[in-house]
Amino acid sequence: MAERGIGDNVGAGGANDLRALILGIDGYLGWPTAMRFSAAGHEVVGVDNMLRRRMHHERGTDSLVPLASLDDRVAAWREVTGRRIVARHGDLTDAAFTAEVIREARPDVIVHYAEQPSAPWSMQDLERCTFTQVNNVVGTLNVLFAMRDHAPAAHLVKLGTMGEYGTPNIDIEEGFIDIEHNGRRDRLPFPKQPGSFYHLSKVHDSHNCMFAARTWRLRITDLNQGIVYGIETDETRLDERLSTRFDYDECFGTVLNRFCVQAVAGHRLTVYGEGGQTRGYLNIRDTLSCVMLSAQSPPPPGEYRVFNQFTERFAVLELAERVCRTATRMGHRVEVQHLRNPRIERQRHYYHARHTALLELGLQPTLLTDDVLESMIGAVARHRDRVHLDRMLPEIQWDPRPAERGAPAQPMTSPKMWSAPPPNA
Ligand code: USQ
Repeated sequence: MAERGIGDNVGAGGANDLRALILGIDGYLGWPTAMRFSAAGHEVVGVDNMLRRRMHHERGTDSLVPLASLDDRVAAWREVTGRRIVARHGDLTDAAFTAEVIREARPDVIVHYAEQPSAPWSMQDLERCTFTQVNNVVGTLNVLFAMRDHAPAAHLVKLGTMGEYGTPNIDIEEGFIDIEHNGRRDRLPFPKQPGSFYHLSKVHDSHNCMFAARTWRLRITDLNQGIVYGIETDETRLDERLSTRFDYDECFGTVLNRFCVQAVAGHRLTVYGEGGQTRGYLNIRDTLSCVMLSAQSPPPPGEYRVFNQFTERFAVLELAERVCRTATRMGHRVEVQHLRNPRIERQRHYYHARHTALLELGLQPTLLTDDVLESMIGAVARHRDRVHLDRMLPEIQWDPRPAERGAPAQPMTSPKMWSAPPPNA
């Protein structure tokens, strides 16, 4: 079969069409990304092992928005737009499967979301910590080796996290920092001080990606993404069968999404500790734009580049107050409560991170205006009858030992439901 280069004409729509392989196509971001690439005329193949659905099943939680099965979503996309997305069920920790998918898909770009994404879930016990790190690190290694052997010209767009950097008392650079030490200078990876075993898995991925790019001349973009919020994209709005998942439980719900659900369901907003924890945030619509912009401008062979992917910075309490004001104006009764922080993290700290690379590529941010927040709360309210109020409070402690440190924690004994066959695959 003839070799093709990036940007060769491979699709129906024009000279810039790409063959895109979306790993983690069933997820909160994977499914909207697949639709966005397909809508733009790119050929899309996606892979998923239904891990998130199985983990929710284990915990007795679910997406706020009802979800069609992956196969039904793909069929609905075809029916609504006439465009084709190919979905394959499989697990990236299976090296033979990963190699086969990459060999057959012959991708120009691989967008890799297929990881265990929850910090609290990874902190529950040794078993879940180990699962998180093996699943994420081994899956990514299998992708890197498959690229080396079957798609060396492809561009890997790998989802990392701003949480890799932690909260240092200096400005955070985009991946690398220029350092002078004992009279010599170098440009080195920015120091990493992640706050959970999940975030650590992304640090390990970053190191493996950087090494693979250098050693095998792969093209890799590591998107250090902030906390994503939002419930709709242009494509999910086309038909309710095209909705993406929207989590609000302690493991998989990100903080602003949780606050919006709490506000409409009459639950007090769960601010952990003082609420001074500051992070970078972005709208789900901007995630799609950032991934598309990265895919359209691949780095040269051998380059591992890092973009900090967020648009605004907020403290948790500031977000709670914004949700409280907007939801109250919309007629909801909302209160904020400060809970004992289940996490070990700084609650008052310096936070200033550079995020210019994606803006330079053309990103037009969707900022968190009152209108955006209002439309998000309105969309969440449509599913209010599906909220389980008893799944709102955090139960997972970063350090579960009793007050006197050093006492042994209670062992977890629950069965390994997340590795059982998927309920609706
Ligand atoms: N928090 C609250 N109340 C809540 C939930 C969270 O105060 O009800 C606080 C947390 O203590 C933390 C902050 O809000 O300080 C953010 O928590 P989060 O659960 O929204 O986000 P996090 O655990 O950091 O992880 C999420 C995604 C993860 C992604 C990461 C980006 O789950 O996949 O990598 O955001 S970042 O935080 O930039 O690393």
